[in-house]
Amino acid sequence: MNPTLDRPAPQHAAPLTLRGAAARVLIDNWTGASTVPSRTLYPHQWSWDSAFIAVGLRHLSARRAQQELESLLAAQWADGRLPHIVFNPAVPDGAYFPSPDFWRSSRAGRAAGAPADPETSGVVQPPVHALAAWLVHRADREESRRRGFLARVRPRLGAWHDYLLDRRDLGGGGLAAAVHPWEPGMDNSPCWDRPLQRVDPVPRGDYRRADLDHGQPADRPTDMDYGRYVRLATDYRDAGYDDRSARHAFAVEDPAFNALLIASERAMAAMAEESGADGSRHTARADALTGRLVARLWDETAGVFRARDLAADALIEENSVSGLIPLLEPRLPRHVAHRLLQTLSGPRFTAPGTCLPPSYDLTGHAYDPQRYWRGPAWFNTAWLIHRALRAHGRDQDAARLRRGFLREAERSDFAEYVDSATGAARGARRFSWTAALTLDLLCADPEEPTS
Ligand code: 9WN
Repeated sequence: MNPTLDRPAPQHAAPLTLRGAAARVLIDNWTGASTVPSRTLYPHQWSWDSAFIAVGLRHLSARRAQQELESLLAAQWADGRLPHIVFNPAVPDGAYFPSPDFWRSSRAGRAAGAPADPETSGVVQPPVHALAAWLVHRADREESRRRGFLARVRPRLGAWHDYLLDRRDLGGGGLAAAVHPWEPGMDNSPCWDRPLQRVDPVPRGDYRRADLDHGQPADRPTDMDYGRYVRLATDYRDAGYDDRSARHAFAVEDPAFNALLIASERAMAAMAEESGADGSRHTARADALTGRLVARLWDETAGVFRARDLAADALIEENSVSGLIPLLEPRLPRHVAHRLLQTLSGPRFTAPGTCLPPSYDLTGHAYDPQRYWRGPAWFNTAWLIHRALRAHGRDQDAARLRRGFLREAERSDFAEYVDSATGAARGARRFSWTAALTLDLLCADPEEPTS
């Protein structure tokens, strides 16, 4: 064990071998200031990855978990946005695409407040950071107080949420919109197929896909989709990453993105109270956001939340795991929570090869058990659903999911995701958030409150 990772295993942490293997992944993927999602496929710092990683790191070293979040927050733009990638200057440009010379954040993003250093992407990812900060604080309150952790991170997290609720309220209904499929973190989801039809793909010859150096083409997005991602990012960059003047050919309100904002606003309230400040502003915001989420994204007939396509001002008729994640909110209207729990345990989300909820409806027309976010199961969404089940008192279901998660994480060598038909490991192995969330399920106090 690395001598800086000094917290002893809690009494209820078992089995040691899985814990040790998960810790080893996080130690090996640590770069000195943060953790890469994968040494091969993703060699920089990613935003929502870092939040999940910090949740696991808190069981090894509260200090390192704080550092993970703070290195990301240090790359925040003056307009409040937290970039989805913080580039490591030591990594060659060709190792990942789009690289810093594509995003050109320090130049193209200067007016929007991008820092001169480090280089970052210009889009964002789901706001799970305040929830992570709260969990990190609670893991070692004394160390957190000694280092002034909450006093440093709370203003930055507040500015991040303000950015989302101000600059990103593109639909005018009080929810945050995503302007690129990379933003909701579930890039290749069938939910985005229709809105992406409006986007002209950049031809394959105009850029080089570094992801195919490490990932299987059958698992990854098609060239057509990738070309559209590149077009959207190019247009946003060329508009100076200015949300008000950019054209936004793609703009959607995603249920998981907004549900994580709600969970993070509740965490902001708790961190304010913990710091002797008034948290009621955040509680009021979380309550208001919950009302808007239900009003704008709940689909009563489908029994699931759906993304809203802002150009068409209509819900997108696809069922994805994203639409189940609002279950995280304990104050959902009772009938909505009830329907969601039914959908979760019904045929659309009960996969034959894995006990983790699949990323997309198993009965959906676009279901593919292997391809990125079009059917396989991810460990971070499973962790969120585990938390959601606990928030709704479904302790037995949560315990079953926990057992399956740990079994599959071990069997797959901490895979990025698994095939939902066969359970086979897919994507990168020794993936950081899989290891981190394994640690969390092994080591977190089973009584830790979910809100
Ligand atoms: C683009 C790093 C990220 C995750 C995303 C996942 C994948 C990147 C890619 O990897 O996205 O951001 O190149 O496909 O979809 O959720 O944060 O692990």
